[in-house]
Amino acid sequence: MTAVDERLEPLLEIDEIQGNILGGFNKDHQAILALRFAGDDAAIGAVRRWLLLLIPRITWAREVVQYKNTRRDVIGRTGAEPYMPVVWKNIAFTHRGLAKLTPTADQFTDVVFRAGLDAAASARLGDPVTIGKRGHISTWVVGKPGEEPDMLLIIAADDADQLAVEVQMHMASATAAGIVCSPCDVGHDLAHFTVDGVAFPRGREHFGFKDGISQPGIRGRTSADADIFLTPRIAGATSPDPDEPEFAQPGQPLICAGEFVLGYPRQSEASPRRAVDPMPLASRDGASDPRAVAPWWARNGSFLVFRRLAQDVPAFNRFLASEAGRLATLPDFSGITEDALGALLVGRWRSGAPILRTPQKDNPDLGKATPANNAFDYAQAADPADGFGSVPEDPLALTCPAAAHIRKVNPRAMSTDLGAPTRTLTRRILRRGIPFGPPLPIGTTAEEPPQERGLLFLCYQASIAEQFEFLSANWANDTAKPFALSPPGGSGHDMIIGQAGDSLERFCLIGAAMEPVRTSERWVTATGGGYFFAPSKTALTTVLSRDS
Ligand code: N7H
Repeated sequence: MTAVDERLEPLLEIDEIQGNILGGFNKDHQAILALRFAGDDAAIGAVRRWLLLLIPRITWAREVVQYKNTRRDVIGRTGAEPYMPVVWKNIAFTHRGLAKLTPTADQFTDVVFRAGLDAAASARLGDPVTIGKRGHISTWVVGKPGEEPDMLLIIAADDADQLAVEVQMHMASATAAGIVCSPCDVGHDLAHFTVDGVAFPRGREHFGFKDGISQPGIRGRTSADADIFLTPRIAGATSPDPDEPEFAQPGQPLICAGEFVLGYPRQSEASPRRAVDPMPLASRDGASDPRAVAPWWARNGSFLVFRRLAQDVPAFNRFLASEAGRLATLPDFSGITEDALGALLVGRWRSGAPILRTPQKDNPDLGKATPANNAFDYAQAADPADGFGSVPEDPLALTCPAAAHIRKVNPRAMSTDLGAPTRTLTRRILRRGIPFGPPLPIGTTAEEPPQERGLLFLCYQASIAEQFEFLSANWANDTAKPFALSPPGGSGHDMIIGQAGDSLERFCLIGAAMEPVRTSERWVTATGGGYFFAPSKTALTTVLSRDS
């Protein structure tokens, strides 16, 4: 057994941490129930009793990790995808909800979490600011002022019917405990829908792009053994240079667990292979500690963002069609297709193939191939020897636009407005979203009557302000960031999620010619959400479900 750096690779308490945080449920069907507790003491007593019954049904990281290991083993042995149906549940509370359950919720000092996803936060995220405008918080389906949830219940399953039964059961038991349930949102892998007689491709979101490819690698072990890591590691993925990040696999840098779960060492911003102290938590015996940012029981918990994002698929496709038509008349873009323009806006082709590895046309084999489909960064050329050729460098964003969605929210090894690339490691998030609503045929430009569809976006992190809000407000919405080499007018908005308040005007520069493409439509609109905290087993059993 080799020696292990306990600070960099701590033993993760996987019986304490909720399973969707570290493992990721990643199920075909997932329901999100937003719940509100009535305020008085008698009602909170009923909520606590209801919680006591719910806690044994919560899925912890150990179960998810073991399930994934088994599944990987079976695939390795048989080459076939095993059917191992389960139903998994996780919960999270807003600060409002926690404060109803314990006075120690007051020890959370983070003002962004305490205020929650209110009108000010929505405005910071670039949502419309005029009351009544589509996307304004007053129009939301979940979380509008006066209807903010106290708690989120996430139920994930392999089988849609089983999920429906569980949702009914939990809504009935919550209602019986005096808890108010918002209409439940249920997301599905779009492969469960038939479009024009064929199944929609698996793992895609509504614009037709493959999602769920790039996630940060999380440092830490799941066993006392020195080399049983949470994130499986491919030998040879890492350069021996200690100033470079270590990679679990190509394109997946390892980041300290404290960036995602409270109580563990955080990532050094100075050195990719160093950990710094965890966020200080209050002591359990109540001794005062002015540095503490959260109660003692926040250990093994994580902050969760929920954004219910509606997608206007026909409008997105109409833009691709009309703008590709215009561009095709320019010498630098002759022959450009709608698909190619979409790939420039996202940074990947619809198949998932990164444009940096295949700039001229889609390569569905590359889109499917893990980890080759994530083996690239923009700063330096590489030859991952994975059968898909070498990867060019693109420091000037001539191939992958600086404002392409995946480059905006993860500039990888590029320096940014923050400074050295290591600083990007502290801005990563664990995405756990799923699409909702029926898909349209890929490329469709009209729909009658229009139906609602989109993404139930979820992400976990140690700081909502420094991670999710930072990525959205400081990078996706800001035309001049994070690309340090942007021209004076900026490289543009993230055209997928970038927003500018009431203004619908957005642009981004594409190609070596840095041609601006512009829209005055919003393709992704917030229709709900909230900021939550997903507590540990100890927090739930010894604090939140007990009388204070
Ligand atoms: Fe994004 N899309 O279809 O265009 N996203 N996203 N996202 N997103 C990613 O790499 C999409 C949203 C991130 O490490 C892919 O897994 C859509 C929000 C991050 O290279 C695709 C919506 C935020 C990554 C999409 C949406 C992010 C990422 C490529 C809304 C946070 C990883 C697949 C409806 C602020 C980047 C993949 C990396 C990838 C799309 C929302 C963040 C296809 C349609 C709100 C960090």
